[in-house]
Amino acid sequence: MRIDLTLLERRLDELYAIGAEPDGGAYRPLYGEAWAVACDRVEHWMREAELTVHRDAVGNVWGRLEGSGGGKPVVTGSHIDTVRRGGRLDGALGIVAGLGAVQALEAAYGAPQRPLEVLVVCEEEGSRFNTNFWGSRAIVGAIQSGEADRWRDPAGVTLAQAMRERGLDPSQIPAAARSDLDAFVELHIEQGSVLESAEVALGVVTTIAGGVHLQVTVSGRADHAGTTPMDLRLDALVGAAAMVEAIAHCAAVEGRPAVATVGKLRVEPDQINVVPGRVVFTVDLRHAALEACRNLTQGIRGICETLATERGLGLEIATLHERPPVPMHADIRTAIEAAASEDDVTTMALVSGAGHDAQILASRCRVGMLFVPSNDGRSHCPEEATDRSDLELGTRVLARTLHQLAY
Ligand code: HGY
Ligand code: MN
Ligand code: MN
Repeated sequence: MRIDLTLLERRLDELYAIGAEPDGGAYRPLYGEAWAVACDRVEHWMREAELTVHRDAVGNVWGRLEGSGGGKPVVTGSHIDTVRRGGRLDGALGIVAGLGAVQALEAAYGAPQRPLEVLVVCEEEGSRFNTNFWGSRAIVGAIQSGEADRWRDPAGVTLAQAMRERGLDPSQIPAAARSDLDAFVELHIEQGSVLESAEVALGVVTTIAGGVHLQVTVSGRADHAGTTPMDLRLDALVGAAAMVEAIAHCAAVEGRPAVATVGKLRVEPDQINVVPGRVVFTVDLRHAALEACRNLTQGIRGICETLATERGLGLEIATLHERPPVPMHADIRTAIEAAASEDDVTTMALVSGAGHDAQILASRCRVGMLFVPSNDGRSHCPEEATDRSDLELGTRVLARTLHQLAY
């Protein structure tokens, strides 16, 4: 079986050019122009590979290779959207390697027993709307009624309007649900430095860490910057800054693998000569153990409340979502290990600190993930990179895993 690494790299480069940003990286927000061009490009590759292509009600793209024996499909793929100034591999690798693996399998062994499907998940990152896993949640039927009308992007466009602009009908979202999937296997970059530090080329994910997203609103009083004495201010930004520092401290004290990140912060009225009256910021916190995740959340809520009370500031903390840790299925881990041993590849079991579509699809089918190393542990930035030899090896072991499951 031959993995066409030149084709794989060319496709990665083509996708990376779609949504390229002037100061590096790519940005393909859900239902945006770059997102649409990228989905069309992958559909074109799928049709070139003579897969049957289907687009579901939320814009996920499915490429299917029929199996001689029918049955539930084995699926591989990943997400097409990116973070702002995203890297070349996050999501894209899983799509391109999944398609390349299916093509390599068909060339070497002909039609599989079970159908094989390559999945382009429409959205995973939560870059445009304050919700994420839109594509995989639609597949498992977990999008709440009316939810598309509730989420707005920074320009005030609802997710439902964005769908309509792409010719999708929000009332049809339930039609995207699938209950016929046997397994989902995703190749992804590790996005950290565990594999690189251990000098191991392939990771087999044991658990995807749990995570909580909070939105914190700190309310003070807007005042004139020139006439309001320091001791009479209710400065929302100074209060928020103390909270940001305390949140990072909470996670540091908890110790690895606990992490907490304030990635977005908005100041109002955001004017050089006005004391900030209100600040809204987000918290992304993660831990591999559910109890620890909940304790960390409670600790962060408590320190923000204490700091707000001490400073006479208002405080509101909304939970945007809470996702428990999700274990990978033993069958799929075994299939990945067996596939790796066919090539005498040394593997390493590890927890994924990053979230992935597999953690959502796990409610509907057996799931598993393979990781390849990230150079310098970097991701979610233009510096994201993985050695060619690791890309080839990851794709090869992915193909052999699909062979284990579908042939
Ligand atoms: O945030 C994450 O862990 C993933 O990259 N969406
Ligand atoms: Mn990501
Ligand atoms: Mn990803």
